[in-house]
Amino acid sequence: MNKILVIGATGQIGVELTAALRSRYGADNVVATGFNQSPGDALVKSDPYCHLDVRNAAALDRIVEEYRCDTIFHLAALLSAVAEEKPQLAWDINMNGLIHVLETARMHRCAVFFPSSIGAFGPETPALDTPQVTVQRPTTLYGITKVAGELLCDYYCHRFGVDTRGLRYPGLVSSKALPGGGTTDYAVDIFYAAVASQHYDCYLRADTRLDMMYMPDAIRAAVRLMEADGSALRHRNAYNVTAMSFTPEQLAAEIQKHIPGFRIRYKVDPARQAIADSWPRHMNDEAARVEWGWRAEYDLPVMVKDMLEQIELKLHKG
Ligand code: VAH
Repeated sequence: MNKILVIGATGQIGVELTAALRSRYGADNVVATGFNQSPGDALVKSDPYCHLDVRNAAALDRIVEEYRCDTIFHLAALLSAVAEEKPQLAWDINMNGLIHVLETARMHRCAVFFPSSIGAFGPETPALDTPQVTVQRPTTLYGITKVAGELLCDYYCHRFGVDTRGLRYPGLVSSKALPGGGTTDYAVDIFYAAVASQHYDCYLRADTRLDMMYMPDAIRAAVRLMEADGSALRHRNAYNVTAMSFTPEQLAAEIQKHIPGFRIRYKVDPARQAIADSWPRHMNDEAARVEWGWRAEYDLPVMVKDMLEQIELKLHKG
């Protein structure tokens, strides 16, 4: 990777991925793009940033041409809960955006990173120890775009030789940029509520177990996968990766070890509960471990301690 384009750089993953790539490859070698007209507080204003609607193929092509990009991290998408409210828009952004990225990558010989998700699985998928290769019949529009995205990335690899690689991320917990419209967002919102008011109304049931990962692990996984020897990759799109699996009840109990007065209540949102119930509980990530050396570094206690410290700083520094 020499010249990198991050699409969706102002999002929950994009903000931290852009910073990590700029630190590793040099700020001038990482072009950040987002739907926002300006990077806002999320990104360093002095470093390369372009407004980009990923549905505009010509604009995407111009940016790749101008900056001579050889690698594209394509993060722009509508997440699960929002996509259920706007399925046609989600299909347009998630699928037409992806085909424009793959076509541009084909013409400019770029490698492509595509984030899939546990959302790519459905009710028929084995919920525990979910295999790398298994039934994928998601019941959400978001999940359908993730399965189709995985297959499209595989197609561009074997049909056109595009170096496509991807990860099936679990719910991601981060302190730098807020998540935008996902089902697992509770696992981020709860920290802000705990620090600000010591209570949180959770929209998922107390026993809703889901795979989760702390953002530093998610960023390291994406960079390590894109730097891996391509000849060793059998599963390319997209590797199961996980770090922990917990319920809202377990997360709240861990927070209470630091904030004894913290209380959680449950006001279940049927729509997001139905999405969460259709996803697996814990993925098997052996293929990622064997093929490119994946290892998580953050578990629940370490993540909670660090998140609370980061949110305290963020809410009380200014
Ligand atoms: C969502 N955070 O909730 C995303 C993610 C595994 C879930 O894809 O939609």
